[in-house]
Amino acid sequence: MERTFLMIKPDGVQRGLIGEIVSRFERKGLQLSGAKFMQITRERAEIHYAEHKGKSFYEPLLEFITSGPVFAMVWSGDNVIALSRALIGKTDALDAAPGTIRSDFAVHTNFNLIHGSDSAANAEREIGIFFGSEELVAYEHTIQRWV
Ligand code: RTP
Ligand code: MG
Repeated sequence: MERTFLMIKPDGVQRGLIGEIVSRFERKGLQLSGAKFMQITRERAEIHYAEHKGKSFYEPLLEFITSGPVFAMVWSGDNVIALSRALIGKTDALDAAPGTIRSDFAVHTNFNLIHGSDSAANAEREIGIFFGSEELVAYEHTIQRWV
């Protein structure tokens, strides 16, 4: 089974969309392995977004992601990385397919509600940035028999 790191960004929290977004992953049949409501420090944001350092949107992105609390999560399941990215939709809300989170709720690329890891290597790296192993829960998920 694969793991991914998902994070509802400050806009999703402020707009009251935590429940709506979490429920989409639950209904898909994915398994929640960990979650926490937290304020990201500038230092943690720099590590998380290191690959974007130097890009035009890097500074505004750091400012945005540290502007208020986020809801950080680890989800597990077969192909959870690709499936999550599919539920989230393309980066720019204009390109996101109807029915995706970003198409349904986002207007602007800079405020696109949720982060999802884009590869297995990045998922493991990002989980390590935000969670200690003692914060993740392994358990039998009965729905996995059906999906
Ligand atoms: P994320 O990492 O947040 O899941 O989003 P993503 O993979 O779809 O997009 P990525 O290329 O990793 O970019 C990270 C975040 O930076 C902001 N961004 N702004 N103005 C721009 O051209 C631009 N490009 C990226 C977005 O908030 C994006 O989610
Ligand atoms: Mg990304």
